[in-house]
Amino acid sequence: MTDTGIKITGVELRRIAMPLVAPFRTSFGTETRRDVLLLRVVTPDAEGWGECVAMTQPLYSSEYAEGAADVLRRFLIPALPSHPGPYAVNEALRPIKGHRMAKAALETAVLDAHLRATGQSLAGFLGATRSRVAAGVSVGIMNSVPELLDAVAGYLDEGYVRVKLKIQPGWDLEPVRAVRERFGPELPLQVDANAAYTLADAPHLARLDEFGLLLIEQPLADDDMVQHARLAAAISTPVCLDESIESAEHAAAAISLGACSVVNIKPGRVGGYLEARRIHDLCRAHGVAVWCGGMLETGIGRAANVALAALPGFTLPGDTSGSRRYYRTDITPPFELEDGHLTVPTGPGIGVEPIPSLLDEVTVATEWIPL
Ligand code: OSB
Ligand code: MG
Repeated sequence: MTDTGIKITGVELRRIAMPLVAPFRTSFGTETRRDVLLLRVVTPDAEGWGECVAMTQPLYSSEYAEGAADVLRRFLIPALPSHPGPYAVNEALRPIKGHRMAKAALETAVLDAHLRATGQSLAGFLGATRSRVAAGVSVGIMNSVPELLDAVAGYLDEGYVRVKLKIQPGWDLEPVRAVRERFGPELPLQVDANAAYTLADAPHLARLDEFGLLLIEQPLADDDMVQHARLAAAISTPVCLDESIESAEHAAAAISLGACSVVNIKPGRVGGYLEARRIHDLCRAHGVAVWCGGMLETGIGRAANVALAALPGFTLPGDTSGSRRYYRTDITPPFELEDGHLTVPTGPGIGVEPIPSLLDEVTVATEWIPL
């Protein structure tokens, strides 16, 4: 593997606080603000950006923004090779266990710098075959069904081509039935439980079968791979895994166990875009559909996700929504839906940069780590 390196002078850690346009409620909690850790890798030729998707609290997974900053400054950044190429970062960070979201952010920032220096787009580097990607929307748990129906109607007016409803015990059959009744059987619809059920709920979850859902995402606990296989055999809605899949090895295990027939690929969760591509390749070889998940990213993370979602195996619409679904003002030029799709950036690297004045407005702290 040729891995021509670039010299890294240092890495800036930047914490930003981004108010969400509306609270986002899942089975694990309610977010009103996104606490983002951004990385800027500086080289003599180019700068590279990476967004860490770890949230404020360790509720979606064990990682959290402050912990990611700590492992980056203490272990990951010091482990960088002196002249890393696009594949060398992954290898250098491998001995350090876990912390995939922190690693993903660093790998992406170095990759972005490298691609900008060589004038190649991330989409081209990854092997994208499309110039635009279908936009789905993830709709949080609401206080009432009428409130949910209004929210879904608004998103459909904006052009979203697929709707995902967050569910939990006590908010599942009723909202799904109401959305089906109001918007009809043709609407591409799926649900995401964020690990809120157990296998004992299989008979209850089987009652979702009649609604013709595209899939049910992560119904059971993160480490319940065998139980997911049992559930998948007991219901007709296809099971998709999110939290359970942290690597291509996990994806291979899940596929051979029959624990899922669809995979949500989130680059942060799996340690970066290279591992995300490995999972894509593996799933494609096995005829398993994949789609690109989201973590309420700013335009920086979104740009890279949209590039990934343009690979040929991404046959289902992703949680790749427009900027305004999350933020009144994004830190990059906003991603906007056109006919239900987002355009894949074509510029070098991730193809977008933060607008300095907007970035400064939301910055809470910066830290420079020289190399
Ligand atoms: O489980 O997919 C999830 C957001 C934060 C954490 C976990 C999840 C989500 C979403 C939103 O569903 C996806 C998005 O629009 O970015
Ligand atoms: Mg999910």
